[in-house]
Amino acid sequence: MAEPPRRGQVVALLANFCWVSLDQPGPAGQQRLLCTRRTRLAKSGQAIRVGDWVQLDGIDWTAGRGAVAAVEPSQRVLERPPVANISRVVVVMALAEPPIDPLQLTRFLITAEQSGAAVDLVFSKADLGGPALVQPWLQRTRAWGYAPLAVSSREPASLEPLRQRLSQPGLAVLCGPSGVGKSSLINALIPTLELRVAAVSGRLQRGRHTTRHVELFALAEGALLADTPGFNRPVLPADPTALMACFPELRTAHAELRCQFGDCLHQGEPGCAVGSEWDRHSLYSQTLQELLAAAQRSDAPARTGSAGSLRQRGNRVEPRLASQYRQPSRRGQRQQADADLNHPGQEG
Ligand SMILES: Nc1nc2c(ncn2[C@@H]2O[C@H](COP(=O)(O)OP(=O)(O)OP(=O)(O)O)[C@@H](O)[C@H]2O)c(=O)[nH]1
Ligand SMILES: [Mg+2]
Ligand SMILES: [Zn+2]
Repeated sequence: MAEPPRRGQVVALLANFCWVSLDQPGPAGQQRLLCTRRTRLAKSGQAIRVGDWVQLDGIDWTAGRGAVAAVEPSQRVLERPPVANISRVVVVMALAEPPIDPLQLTRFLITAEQSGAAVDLVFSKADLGGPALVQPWLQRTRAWGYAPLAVSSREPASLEPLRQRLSQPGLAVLCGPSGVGKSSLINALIPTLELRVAAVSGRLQRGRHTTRHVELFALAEGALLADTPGFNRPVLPADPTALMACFPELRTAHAELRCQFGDCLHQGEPGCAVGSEWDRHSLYSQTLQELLAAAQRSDAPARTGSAGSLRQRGNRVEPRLASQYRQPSRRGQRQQADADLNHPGQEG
């Protein structure tokens, strides 16, 4: 007799297989199956991401194998690391080893905000930085609009507020640079796991890219955590006008104040109500210039998210009404922005 169709969630992706956690256990209590992708699905070009809900067929219970026949439509998606159906993104930054780089932190927060999921900020390795280091960062990022937590995977008590937040139903993705202790945190939160971790190395105290794949783990009933490989330069939105929505302090300022022009980029335009007297103004400007430089490139139209906010001028593209803020495109800046947009998966 043919097996009725089964449903499950992708919890890990390998080169040609994925692990699928079943929503109903199999006849002998099986929880997971190792699945291939149906050729039809592969041909349709539909990608499977960790977090996707999938329908299975061709199940061999004895061998613990099956095949993904269809991928269900997904909700919120984090582009990089690719994870579907997320409910929160937890940006993890170490207070030391490696030290915090505010621009990199901002870029991670921007990627997290772009997903549309709730964003949490966690400062890890709190045992390495005394209160003199921890407190100013907590204070500073509260002013950005976050509710940051400082934790140490070496001090179990410090993890409790984080555990409470992450025990809510849903899928929380931990992301951040390599070596900040994402896998160590998950090991500390779920002691039965023994995820591989490795010491940071070199003068810059860089991580060693120990985690290679995205994988989901259950913290509590219905609460999943995704461990992800660390990387150093998160992708920015392609559309410069989408940037301000990724800064909570700008969203708040904007709700209260009204700039004279609806498409104000808050770069000193006449009638700008936001101004430059805010902590991340220079980080915002720096990121914005990078996006504007990328958007100006003649081949940009295909990559910009919102055609309405950019216009074609000769063979270049620029944001509408913001032309006075165009920067002469410096080659290096352009190449870097371009590399970020084109090859998000290739830099470390
Ligand atoms: N002192 C201290 N060291 C920590 C803490 N958490 C992690 N570490 C160390 O930091 C190093 C990197 O930890 P990992 O958990 O591998 O970091 P990761 O973020 O998963 O790195 P990738 O998998 O490369 O992205 C290891 O040597 C850990 O032992 C902490 O809270 N305190
Ligand atoms: Mg890791
Ligand atoms: Zn403004």
